[in-house]
Amino acid sequence: MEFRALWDEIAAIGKEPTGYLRYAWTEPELALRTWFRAQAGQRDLAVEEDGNGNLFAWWNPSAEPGVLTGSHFDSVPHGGAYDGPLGIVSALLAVDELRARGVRPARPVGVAVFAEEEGSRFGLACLGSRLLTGAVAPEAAAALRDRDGVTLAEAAGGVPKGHRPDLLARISSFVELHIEQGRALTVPVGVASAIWPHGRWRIDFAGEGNHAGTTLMSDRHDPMLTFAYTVLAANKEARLRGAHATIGRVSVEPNATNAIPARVSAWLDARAADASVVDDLVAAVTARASERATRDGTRVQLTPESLSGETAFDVALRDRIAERLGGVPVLATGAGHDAGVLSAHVPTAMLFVRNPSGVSHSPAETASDDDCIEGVRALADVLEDLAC
Ligand code: HGY
Ligand code: MN
Ligand code: MN
Repeated sequence: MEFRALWDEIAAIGKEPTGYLRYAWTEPELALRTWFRAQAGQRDLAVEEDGNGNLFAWWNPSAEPGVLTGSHFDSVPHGGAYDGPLGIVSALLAVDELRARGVRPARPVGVAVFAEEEGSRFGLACLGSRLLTGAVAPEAAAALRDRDGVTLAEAAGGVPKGHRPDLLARISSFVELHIEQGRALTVPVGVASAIWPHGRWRIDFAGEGNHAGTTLMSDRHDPMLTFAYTVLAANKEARLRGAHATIGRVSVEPNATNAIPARVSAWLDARAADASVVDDLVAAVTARASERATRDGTRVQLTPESLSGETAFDVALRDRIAERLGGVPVLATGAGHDAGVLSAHVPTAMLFVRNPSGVSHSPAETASDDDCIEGVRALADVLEDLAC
């Protein structure tokens, strides 16, 4: 199996000195799609688009529902190489592996490329799979804007088609292979049990822009203070609940060295094993922020941007796969995936490939070739089991 050779074909696409920039419908991600189409063509896979930016390459398409695998190409800003693309490259190699074994599947085997899984450009995670499953309306998606004000409709060349029950009906099961994004997996391959409920909230802090040098400290209504307090409160409230809270993105207006800001916008990423804990955490952060806003004479508003409920993967499929792979570990994850969206519509499972450092959403993300090859073999075993 030529994992390293195939991996190296895409390694430079979208790679910057500070990590990968592969935003949906931008030149690097479009180049990856072109590469994928060529790879599918070399394997006589029939490629189709679903009108939502998602690609599906089918081996022996027929009226019979097929086993789908695949993942996403898009990255977080300055992300790592493996989050997403590993699932697609592994799927192509798993098809090669099945053919090398002489396997002739009784049902179609498909490889999917889902659009905008990270939500890095338009703010809604798993946008392509949410459109496919009807979880977001095409018109609402079309109006989403990126940081340059470009709408999804402009970027994608039109309003997405939206819900495709006809396509979902052609999927008998979906299995996504993904690099593990924590340190819990200590053997090459594992199986997912669940995805934590999680969400993203935009927090807008409004104050009074003014001169940094002439405005008395007692006269200020500085939203930066309310923001700073909220960051520390989110950290504390999460730790109190065994939850995860992150504020990793912020924008300041006018963002001047010698002016008190007028506005600060920040994004809260909140996650926990239980949805009620996420709700309680966000309520606590909102309360702390509001208390501080009263003291600062500022205003604060939280707006939900991307919400993902808990995913409990299909138990029968999970156990069948874990057994087929010889009893590999079964573990939950705090990371969202398209498999989480699909799981409400078709029997869905995930395979994880060991991440030795656990680091992800960072250019430091790595996986060993040996573990990736183990992942391909495991995916081939699972596809053979489900498609034959
Ligand atoms: O944010 C996530 O959990 C995923 O990487 N989209
Ligand atoms: Mn990710
Ligand atoms: Mn991912």
